[in-house]
Amino acid sequence: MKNYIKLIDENLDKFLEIQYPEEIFKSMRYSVLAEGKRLRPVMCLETCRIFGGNVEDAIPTACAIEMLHAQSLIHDDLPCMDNDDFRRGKPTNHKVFGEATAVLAGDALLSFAPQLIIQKSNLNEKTKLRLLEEYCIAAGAYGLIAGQIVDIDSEGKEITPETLEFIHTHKTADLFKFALKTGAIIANASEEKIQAMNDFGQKLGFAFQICDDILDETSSFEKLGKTLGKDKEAKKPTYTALFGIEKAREKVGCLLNDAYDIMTKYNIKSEIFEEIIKGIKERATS
Ligand code: GRG
Repeated sequence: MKNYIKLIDENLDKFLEIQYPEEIFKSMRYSVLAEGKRLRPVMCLETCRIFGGNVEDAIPTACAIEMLHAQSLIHDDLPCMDNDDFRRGKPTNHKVFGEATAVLAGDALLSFAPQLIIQKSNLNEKTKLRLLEEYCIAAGAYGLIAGQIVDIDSEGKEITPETLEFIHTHKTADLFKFALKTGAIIANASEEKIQAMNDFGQKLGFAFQICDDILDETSSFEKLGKTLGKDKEAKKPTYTALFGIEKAREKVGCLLNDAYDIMTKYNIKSEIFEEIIKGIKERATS
C-alpha cells in the first residue's frame, strides 16, 4: 500500500506541474496533493497487477481517478453544496483560493484527468477509448452527478432505502467501480473479470459510504480532518438516519462479506484488497 501511495503521489506531483497561470495550478495542487487515503488509485493499480498487467501502464489512469475524486471533493465543499470549511485536515479549496478559483480548479481537474489518460498512457487507442468511456460515465449524469443531485434533492425529506442506495451507489461506489474496472481493462482482463470488479466495487463502495455515514456521527475532527455531525444537522439522507448505527454496522459487515466472496470466486489473491476490507470494517466499528 505504502509503495503504491508513494508512486501515486510522485506522479500526481509530476503531472500537476505549476505553469502560467499559476493560480489555477496552485489551487488544483492544493487539493489533489493534500493528504488523502489514495484508495481509488491504489485499487486501479492493484487490479491491474492481479490480472497480470503492467502497473506502470495504469499510472496515468490511477492519477486521473484521484483528480476526478479531488474535483468532486472541491465542488462538494462549496457553499452552494455542502458548505464545508475543512477537508483532508486543511481549509477547503474555496476558503483558501476563493469560490471562483475553486469552481475553476474543479473544472480544470475534470478535463485534465482525461487529458492525462490520452497523452500519458502507453496503451493502444481502443483501450484508451474504453477508459475514456468509463471516465465519462463515472463523472457525469450517469455517475457522480446523479448521486449528488438526488442527495441534494433528498435533504430534509423522508426517502426510501432504494433512493438511499441510488445516492450511495452513484456518489461513492461509481468511482470505486471505475477504479477497479479500469485496472482490469488496462490489464486486458476478460469481460467476466471486468464485470466481477464492477460488482466488487459496488459492494466496497456502498460499504465505504455507510461507514462514512457512521463516522460522521461517531468520529472526531482529528481523525477525519473535516467537520463532523453535519449530515444530521442538514437532515441528510444517510444509512444511519434511516436504520440507526447498529443496523448500519451490520450492513457494512454483510457488504464486505459479499466483496470477500467475489474475491474467493474469482481466485483474487490480494493483500491490499484484504487490507482495504479490514480497514473499512475497523472504521465502521471504531
Ligand atoms: C463530477 C462534475 C462532477 C461533480 C461531482 C460534488 C459531486 C458532483 C459529487 C460529490 C461526491 C462526493 C463528495 C462523495 C463523497 C464520497 C466520499 C466518501 C469521499 C471521501 O472519500 P475518502 O474518505 O477521502 O476516500 P480522501 O480524502 O481520503 O481521499
